[in-house]
Amino acid sequence: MARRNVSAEFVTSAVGPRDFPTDGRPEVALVGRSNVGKSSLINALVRQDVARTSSTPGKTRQVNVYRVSPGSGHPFYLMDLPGYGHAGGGEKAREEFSGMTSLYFGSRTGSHERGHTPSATPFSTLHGVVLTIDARHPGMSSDVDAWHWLASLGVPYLLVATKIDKLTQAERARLPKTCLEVFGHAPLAVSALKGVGLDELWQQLHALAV
Ligand SMILES: Nc1nc2c(ncn2[C@@H]2O[C@H](COP(=O)(O)OP(=O)(O)OP(=O)(O)O)[C@@H](O)[C@H]2O)c(=O)[nH]1
Ligand SMILES: [Mg+2]
Repeated sequence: MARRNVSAEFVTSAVGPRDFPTDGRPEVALVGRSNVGKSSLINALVRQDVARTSSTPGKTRQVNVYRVSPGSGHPFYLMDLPGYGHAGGGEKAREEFSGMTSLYFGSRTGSHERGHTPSATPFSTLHGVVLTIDARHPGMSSDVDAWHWLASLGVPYLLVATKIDKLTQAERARLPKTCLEVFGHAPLAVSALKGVGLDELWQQLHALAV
């Protein structure tokens, strides 16, 4: 499915479970540290400025919902989750980040119900999760924790390294090996700024969403 035909629209900034989509369409969630470039990646992927980006880390506290239409084929949702790991927002902000993230995953995996271990049911609208890491800092403990947690969810997930335009050639060459050691996976390396890796990311997202 070619990326050139993609369009997207902002749906809502979800502040609670009742704002999450209810029409049963597939959802793919983006998670990662604050400021890693999640919103920039959404804009670059869909070639539109639909997602708000900021130079102030830790701004996104809601789950921003985007409806993506792949040209032909069915629309799906990209769920831009609050970034984790930023200390600057204060204790309250940190609670809000993890609050909305766990509300979202809880509502999609049944883990909010008593006695349930988190795992997506075959009927869940959550089709996949993309973990974004900063290519300059592979192996940060919060990212490794998030990766292991995702593995326990029972939902397909991808590792994406952002901002590779900031790496030297030598650093780029080392990145797969470092990530293999830390995550057991080589990442898909992308740059929203330079448009690197976006077609491949789109193919993988679309494969998750169908
Ligand atoms: N050089 C470079 N900078 C980028 C790239 N992607 C994002 N940035 C910059 O990184 C900063 C954060 O980008 P955002 O897309 O807002 O990051 P985010 O992960 O959505 O941040 P939160 O919403 O706070 O969690 C901005 O200043 C972007 O311009 C990239 O591919 N290359
Ligand atoms: Mg953002």
